[in-house]
Amino acid sequence: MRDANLYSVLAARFPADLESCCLETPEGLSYTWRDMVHASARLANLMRSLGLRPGARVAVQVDKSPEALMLYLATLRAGLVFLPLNVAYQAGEIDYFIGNAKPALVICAPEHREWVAEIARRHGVAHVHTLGAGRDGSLLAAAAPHADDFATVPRSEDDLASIIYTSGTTGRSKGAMLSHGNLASNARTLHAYWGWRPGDVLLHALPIFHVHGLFVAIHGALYNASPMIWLARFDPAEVVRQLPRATVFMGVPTMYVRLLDEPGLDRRACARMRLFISGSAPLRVETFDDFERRTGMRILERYGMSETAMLTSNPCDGERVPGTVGPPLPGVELRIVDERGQCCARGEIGAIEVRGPNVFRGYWRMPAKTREEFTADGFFRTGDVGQLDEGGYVRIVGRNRDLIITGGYNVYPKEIETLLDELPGVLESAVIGVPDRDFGEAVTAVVVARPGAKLDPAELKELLRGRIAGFKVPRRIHLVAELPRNAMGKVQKKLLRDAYAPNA
Ligand code: MLC
Ligand code: AMP
Repeated sequence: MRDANLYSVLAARFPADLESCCLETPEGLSYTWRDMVHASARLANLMRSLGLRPGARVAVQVDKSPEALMLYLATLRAGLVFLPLNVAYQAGEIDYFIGNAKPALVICAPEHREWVAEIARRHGVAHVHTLGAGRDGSLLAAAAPHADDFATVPRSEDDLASIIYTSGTTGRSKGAMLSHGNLASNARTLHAYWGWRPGDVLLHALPIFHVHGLFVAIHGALYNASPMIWLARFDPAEVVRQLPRATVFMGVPTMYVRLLDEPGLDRRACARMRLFISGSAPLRVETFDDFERRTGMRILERYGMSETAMLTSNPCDGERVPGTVGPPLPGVELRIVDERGQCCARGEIGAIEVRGPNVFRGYWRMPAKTREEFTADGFFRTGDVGQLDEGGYVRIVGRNRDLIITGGYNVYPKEIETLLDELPGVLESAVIGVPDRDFGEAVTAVVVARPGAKLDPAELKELLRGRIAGFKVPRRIHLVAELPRNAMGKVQKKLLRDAYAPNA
């Protein structure tokens, strides 16, 4: 069997000089490629010594650090399945992921050890380790005595590399199973399409628990043997300080909006920059234009999903059209279909369906759900609605799923409505996204009190905080006497969105 392990694919492209810089941080830490290879080997040896068998899941909820990246590489090397979790998730959310994925090893922040270990114990997880942003915690100490070489476990294209949980319409997340082949094909395609070249330096400011920061950004740099400037969190001032040393930056639209608020963002700061890439949420044309005016650079917008990695992209060389996400990437088949599943004519709006080597292997332990989301001829129903323009560029015009994207994070209203409805005094609720300059969409709740109950929006927010990740807590809660319903009794969210839009 030819080894299709994603780590092997990436490592085959590492630079000849392993002593050169792979990653550095503004705090002055610097790691060579050899450091990455050795550290990931030690961690892979540790995982093997724990008895973890290829295919076992490793759930990781840790702050972003160079060691978290080494852990990701080690998991690939050991043939294990990487399951990254947003650091904002609270106990209820983590309980679901661990119960659903049944990992063999859970790694969490040292300060969360107590409650995470309790959840892990309940679900029969064999091992829990901790990893802190300052290289503290039990994981690195346990790995230290292990050998710094490790023969990467061969994997086939179809073997799983990662499970990415993405919110489900019923309020519960589904684990999208991505294979080594899925991720390697996307890495190769993007490498060529975005014209990665010698001398490129990636400024990495995204979180590494989602497709964007973990796969698109990291694989791009590793496959190109490019060093990364590694920011533990997105800080617009720090990004502007680092820009003169970088050539490639990737961000969600909120990051671009916040960068534009930085006085230092100008042509000089971007003198070496080659590519600003945006994705995960719609980039407003206004942001694209403002950014071009300030920096002289046209942001390259692309479109993807956890289930599919990247699907379409504006070109590196060629016309970048604001308001579009560009043509399908090479190797990706994309069609727009009507309600009967028939292909739409150019310019007509319909559902976006895709097929290609990048499309996932299905939802973890949800075969029925997986079948539902694929057509008979193997296309995946993205749930996004769009059109193809004359030039073959895709324009996303909406979603046929009840999904809110806030600052690049997905929030499913049903999950929040269910929690709100359980709170004392709440009769019912509707959760919507309203336009927001900073986050693109802001989570907003409209709540009806039970007869005689007196509700306070601030108190409701406080009750939600701690139960769900902060980005899911509604920014605003409106109290109303009743929700607008249609003749079928369905809540008319469009009316609510219109009523609570900022300029309404
Ligand atoms: C943070 N907060 C948010 C938020 N992020 N609220 C709404 N939406 C968000 N996205 C809230 C916190 O709960 C907290 O609230 C307050 O803001 C400050 O928290 P913070 O951690 O300091 O936030 P900040 O650093 O400002 O984060 C903003 C951000 C971050 C834009 C940097 O949201 C981010 O990194 N977004 C990127 C998401 C991403 O990587 N998406 C890729 C998905 S992959 P309080 O009330 O507690 O103070 C995908 C596929 C594809 O979609 O195509 O790429
Ligand atoms: P996720 O489930 O987190 O992977 O989010 C994927 C969703 O993000 C897609 O289905 C789209 O709705 C949205 N998305 C990603 N990139 C873009 C983009 N450039 N423009 C509009 N929506 C996007």
